[in-house]
Amino acid sequence: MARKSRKVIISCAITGAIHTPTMSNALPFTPEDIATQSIEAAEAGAAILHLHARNPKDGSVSIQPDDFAKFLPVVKQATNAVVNISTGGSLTNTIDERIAPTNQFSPEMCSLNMGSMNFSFHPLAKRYDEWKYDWEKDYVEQSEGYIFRNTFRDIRHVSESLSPHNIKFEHECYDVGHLYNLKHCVDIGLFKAPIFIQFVLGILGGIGADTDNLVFMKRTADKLFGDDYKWSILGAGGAQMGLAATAVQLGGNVRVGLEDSLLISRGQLAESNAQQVAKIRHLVEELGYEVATPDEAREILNLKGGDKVGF
Ligand code: KMH
Ligand code: ZN
Repeated sequence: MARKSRKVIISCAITGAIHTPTMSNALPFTPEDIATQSIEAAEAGAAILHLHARNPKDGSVSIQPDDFAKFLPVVKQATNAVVNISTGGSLTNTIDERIAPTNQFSPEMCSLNMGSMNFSFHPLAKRYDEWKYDWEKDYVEQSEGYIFRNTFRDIRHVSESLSPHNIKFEHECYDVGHLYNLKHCVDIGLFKAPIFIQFVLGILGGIGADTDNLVFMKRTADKLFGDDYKWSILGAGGAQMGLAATAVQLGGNVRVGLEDSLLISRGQLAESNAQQVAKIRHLVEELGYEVATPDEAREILNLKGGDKVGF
């Protein structure tokens, strides 16, 4: 009898807070486009949609719950995908502002960044002579001086404030030290197994995007968490697809999406989030694995269920 193949969870991060409208016409920022691209990504095979909001007028990053309210119900009506709301915010927000949309909408999942760090994309500013909107150049350049604050107290505050909602965290770990931060938090009882770790490779300020580092992150997580964790990989920029394919073979899950990379292949812009999902789905299946449905992802990650969200 044929052995059952492992199910791989595909997350898709639809728009994020790094890229700006000048960088790609495909980057969605109106609520209609965020909803449409989310639905298409789910149809292409994404079980989890990692969502940020944008200002519909100029594409700048928004953490206003009102801007999330414009697309969350549309996505929920049209798909069974798991909604994961970002708590990353943008360059200037407090931790309470960053968790406000999650607190209001009580999704099944939300991100939780596991350490303070430089988090910069200022080198991107040099690539463009003209910008579609006034805010973009300054925003990208200002990231050179940005400290992404996620102290232990912030992390505890997020965990305690959101605990009534029974939300599963996507623990974003940008370096090996973040895994040790997470271990400390698990040891003091902040998070329940299975924890879900997103290895984030290739952000300027974090660990670089290569296979050695992925193996090092995984080996460290194995040592710290044993069987009590599930993991996924997010490779920034051109590293996205290659690292994802490697991660699948190492037993991991994958995240793609225009938040993390605007490319579909070397030097070529992606047309949409769904195009990236379709590509990784093809690679996953060619490697002999199956893609998890949203309900299978719910079971693997022990999520509360799509009927228990607040939108
Ligand atoms: N933009 C990614 C590198 C968050 O939303 O909390 C990390 C991220 C952070 O997804
Ligand atoms: Zn994000």
